[in-house]
Formats: sequence, C-alpha cells, structure tokens
Amino acid sequence: MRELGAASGDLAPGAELMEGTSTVLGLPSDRRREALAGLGRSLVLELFAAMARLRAFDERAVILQRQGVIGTYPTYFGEEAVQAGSVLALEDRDWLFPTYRQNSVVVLRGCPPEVPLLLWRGNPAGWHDVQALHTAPVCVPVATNYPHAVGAAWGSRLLGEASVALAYGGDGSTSEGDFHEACNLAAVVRAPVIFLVTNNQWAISTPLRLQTRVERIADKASAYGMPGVRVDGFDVFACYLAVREAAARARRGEGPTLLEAVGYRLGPHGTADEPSIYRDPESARRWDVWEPIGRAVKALVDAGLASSDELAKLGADAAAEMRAAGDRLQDFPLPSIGEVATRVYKDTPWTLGADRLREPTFREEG
Ligand SMILES: Cc1ncc(C[n+]2csc(CCOP(=O)(O)OP(=O)(O)O)c2C)c(N)n1
Ligand SMILES: [Mg+2]
Repeated sequence: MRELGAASGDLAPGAELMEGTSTVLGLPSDRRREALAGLGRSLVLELFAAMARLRAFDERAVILQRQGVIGTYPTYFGEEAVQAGSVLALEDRDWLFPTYRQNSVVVLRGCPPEVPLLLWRGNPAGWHDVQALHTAPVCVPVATNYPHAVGAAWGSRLLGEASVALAYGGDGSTSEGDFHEACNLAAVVRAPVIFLVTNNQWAISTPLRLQTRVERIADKASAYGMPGVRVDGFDVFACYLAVREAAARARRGEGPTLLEAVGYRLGPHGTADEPSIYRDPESARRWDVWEPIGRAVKALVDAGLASSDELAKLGADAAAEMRAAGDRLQDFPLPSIGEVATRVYKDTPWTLGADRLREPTFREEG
C-alpha cells in the first residue's frame, strides 16, 4: 500500500489553507494523543481499517483499468479520510448520495466490492441495492445529487423518521445551480441534510481560484442561513467528528450543515487524465505529505494505540480482499442487449422492446 505522510503537526505546504480547520492530527502532540485516546482504540482502528479498504479498492481499480478489465476510473487517492470518516459517523438508516469520486463508499455499508467494480465494467451487476444499503447510485452529473439528498432528507422528516442524508460533492460542484437550489431549499425547510464538499482545489483542470472568488467554500453557507464548517480533509478523525456533529444537529431538527473538507487532489482526475498538462507536477507533489493513511499511522503509533505491524496487517488484508474481488469480475456474464433499457423506464417504450433490440451480428472479414 502506498503510504506517504508527514509527521503530524509538521508545517507543510498548504498549512495556511488548513489554518482554522477542525483537526485532530494537526493538534500539538500531547493534545493529539489525548484526543485519539478519547475516541478509543476500537473506533480509531475501525476508522483506519475503513481507510485501508477504500485505498485498496482504489489501487485495485486502477490496476484493473490498466489491464482493460474495467473502463475509465475516477481515482480518489488521498480522499479516503473524508470518505471513511463520514460513512462511519453516520448510522445505517442514514442516506448517502455519492458522486463518481466516492464510488466505493457503498462497500463500507456491506456491499461486496465486486459490485462497484462491475459498475465501471459497464455490467448491470454493478448496480447495488439502493434501498437495502441506503446509498444512492453513484452520480456522475456534477451537483445533481444535492437536490436528491435534500428531497430524501426532507421526505424522511415528513415521514417522522430520524434519518439524515449526506450528499458528497467537490469544489467545482459549488458553482452549479443545483448546489445553490439544494442549499437554499434545505435551509428553508430545515431538511436533515449534510452537504459534504471535498475541496481538492481542482475540478479536472480548473483550479479553485478560477472556480470561485471566495477563499473558503464554507463561507457560502451564510448566504443560505446554515452553518459552514471547515475540516482538515486529510484527517479521518476530524472528518468523523465533524460529520457526527452535523448529523446530531440535523437529527435535533436544526437543519442542514455545509461541511468543507479542505484538501488537495493528490492524483489525476481519473485514469484518462494527464494533470502535468495543466499543473506543475513538482508543486502538486509537495502536497503528498498530507496523504491521510501515512499520517494516521504515525499518529496512532505515537499515541500507543496501535503498532505499525498491526496497521500494516490491516492494509495487507484489505489488499487481499480487493484482489479477490477483482479476480471474481470475469465470473459475471456479459449483459444481453435487451438489458440496455432495464431500470431506465418504468414501462419500456415499444421502440426499445425486446423484439426490436437484437444482439449485434458480425460479418466475417474477407
Ligand atoms: C453537469 C456536469 N457538467 C460537467 C461534467 C464534467 N465533469 C466531470 S467531473 C468535473 C469536475 C468536477 O469537479 P469537482 O466538483 O471539484 O469534483 P472532483 O472531480 O474534484 O471530485 C466535470 C466538470 C459533468 N460530469 N456534469
Ligand atoms: Mg475538485
């Protein structure tokens, strides 16, 4: 497993940007040890194991893409802390609305990892059970998942349920009309929803300074009348605590929260992207010291909560799990052409009826 990471609390590139974010790993060492001990060994290990599984999934997916087993893939290298922290801070009854970037969070809800891998293989077996897992399908159109989450949250409140919805998004998504409409409606109706924006400072090739004139995305919250909170997005413990607090607020009937997880996109936008064309590889590499798994390893070992061997074993177990999931992909039969419209329409239009769709036939050359 690729592990980088600086000693916790070190001054590193981006430190100014992290100033004022809520953090555990950025605390002075005595307070950091105290905060980690307060969370307890079993929770910190659970959070670490969740990050390790997400990392292993991501690494396996990139390998499978390079082998031609799956199609283009949006890696989330470096964003495991936000994803693991947020999922574990919620309850199973709470709803997740992931984007392409959080494409495997459903695995942390108990979905077999081959399911999201099959999604990127274009196989219908890659559609997870939305109702059972309380996780919406991965959303590729930027920002359209925000109003969906508001609807789910508002609906659950009208039904008298105490569930919360969490919508993920990126810095770029906050420029979309859907983001504005969702935030506004959520605040007006006090929907129990969390907008979790991972500010990785890039929207494909568009840097943050060309995306918005605000320096802090969380500042946008005041325009809607909801709290805006900034959290160290490379710190799984801080992300966990921030989401837990926002969820508690939502459950108390106090409405939505905008959470900005401050970070940097350590990798490319996806496997089809070549970032050196639009950003300087040297300055990008300077951010590697924030890589969340290496950072957590150092802090947990330092706090005496785990040994590095124990943490390495969690990484190795996760890698084995994801390798096995990848090996199973070829066992799933290719879909038939008739399935192209399945789950698209309630009643399949006659133009797409089974009798009108035929398996492609190939003429022999020559
Ligand atoms: C409505 C819409 N417009 C454009 C795109 C193309 N697109 C895919 S990802 C992306 C960038 C999104 O950036 P950001 O919100 O910061 O999320 P990140 O990819 O960094 O996680 C764009 C423009 C799209 N998928 N949907
Ligand atoms: Mg982004």
